[in-house]
Amino acid sequence: MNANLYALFASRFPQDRSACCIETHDGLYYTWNDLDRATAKIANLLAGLKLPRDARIAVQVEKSPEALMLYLATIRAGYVYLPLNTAYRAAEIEYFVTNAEPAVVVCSPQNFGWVSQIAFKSGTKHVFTLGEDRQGSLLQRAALQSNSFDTAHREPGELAAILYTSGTTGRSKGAMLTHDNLASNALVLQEYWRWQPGDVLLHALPLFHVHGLFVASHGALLNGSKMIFLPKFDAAEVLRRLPRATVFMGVPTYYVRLLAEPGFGREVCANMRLFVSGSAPLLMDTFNEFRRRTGHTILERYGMSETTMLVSNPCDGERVGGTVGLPLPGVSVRVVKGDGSPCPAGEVGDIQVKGPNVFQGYWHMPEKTAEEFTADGYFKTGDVGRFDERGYLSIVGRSKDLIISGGYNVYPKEIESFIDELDGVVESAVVGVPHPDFGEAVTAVVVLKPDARISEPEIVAALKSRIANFKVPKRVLFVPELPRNTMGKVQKNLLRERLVNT
Ligand code: MCA
Ligand code: AMP
Repeated sequence: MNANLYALFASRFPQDRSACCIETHDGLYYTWNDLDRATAKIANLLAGLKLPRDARIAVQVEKSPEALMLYLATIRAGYVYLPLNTAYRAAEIEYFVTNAEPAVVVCSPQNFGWVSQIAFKSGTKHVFTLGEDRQGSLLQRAALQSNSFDTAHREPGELAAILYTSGTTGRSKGAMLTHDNLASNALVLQEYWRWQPGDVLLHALPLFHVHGLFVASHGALLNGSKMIFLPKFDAAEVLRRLPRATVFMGVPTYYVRLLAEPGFGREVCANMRLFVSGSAPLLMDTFNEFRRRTGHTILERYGMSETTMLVSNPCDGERVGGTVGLPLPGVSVRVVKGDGSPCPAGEVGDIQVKGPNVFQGYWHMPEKTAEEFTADGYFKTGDVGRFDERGYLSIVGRSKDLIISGGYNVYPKEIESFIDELDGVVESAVVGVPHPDFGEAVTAVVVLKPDARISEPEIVAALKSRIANFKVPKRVLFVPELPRNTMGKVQKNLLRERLVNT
């Protein structure tokens, strides 16, 4: 049997291939036939490049149906998809390209100059462009290809994607996900979330992270469901489209912003079946207010790039606010003490997971991979939580130093290293403080040299030119010194407390 994930999707396409598969915000309709032919053409283009079996295809493009097709074509041709956030700047792209050594890079036409320079310098042979309105060399070249393609044969354990994720120390690590990791998770979620005939997904998430690329798209593809594609989340646009949708997925910021829309309520949600939230903690206030305004109970679930989805509130059973639900069928989740022994219900400990969804390790980092697994094969999530008596999991914190802002992960150490390089800075500490829209706001606390003149706007401007904009601190505060414990470690909890109270 061919374990290629694309083969699984293709086996679930609806019988009527002339039905709509993707509808865009500006009124274009793509049928299932279009999806099949376009992915065949792109797969033929990639296959014609005679790439090695595990070739990585790194992609930094704006969201569009063609961007999704490029992902599917990569899988179909048997190569490894490597999505990159469109906010990443040169230093970030250089790191990913150098680390992953992709055979092919696809970027937006307007970024071709700098991206191709980085790519060619690191040994990439092919750089194509793809714009949000179908312009660019990728589709020009693919247009000349045949529109049929025999999906490449892949074993369950062969790589389908690499997702870069922040870690506790050091630079980003590439989480290696196999065809089976992705297929098993998609199949479990289809059943667990009761995808049904007639479902229509309103897709507003970006296509470069697990949530939008896998959880949302895979669900619709596996169910043969139409997707209404928005180029990005925009609360007013979502409101306009909701009456024709049945399923919506988002990070908590989306729900906060929807609730801020005066026209949002039961009427626009009348056709809806399911609202899913994840990637960051959903506040009880949002959960309750959403239920009050719409009559719908948001289903919160918990996932990671390394594991895709591992725990979810049920579709049919009770969805408990403030919890992320129950371990998914076939996934083993445990909460353990420092010595590795299991915590009884109600006690807080480290969350660990094992199952067909768990990744194969970090790309080219065998030592880091070994560190993150226990002797009995559980992956250490770096999240801290507790099970209740009924088996619902609550996440109460993170042992990893990570900020989640609007669903994007920000790794404090990376931001600190950029700030520390600036003239006049002695040292810095970056923390997340509660923020009404983004959940947490990246905040920098900086110690300057006595004669330094650098100001908050100057630090912000310097960072904006170097790193993705969502990582740039919303506030920069100056202090004479950072609070440290007796071991000399910066006391970030103390800083956070002080910042909340200022
Ligand atoms: C944009 N900005 C942000 C963020 N996004 N600041 C902090 N955090 C953010 N997430 C800033 C920009 O830097 C810019 O600032 C200003 O907001 C406007 O930018 P724009 O792009 O127009 O913002 P937006 O369209 O309002 O975007 C906010 C957003 C977006 C819609 C919440 O960030 C988003 O779609 N987030 C979802 C992320 C996601 O998909 N996460 C899933 C990861 P300035 O003007 O100063 O430059 S997958 C995952 O975590 C796991 C596996 C899981 O469980 O799902
Ligand atoms: P990433 O590395 O981008 O895949 O982000 C994964 C991290 O997001 C997890 O380790 C959690 O810390 C966090 N996360 C995802 N879903 C939730 C959720 N529902 N509640 C709290 N944190 C979450």
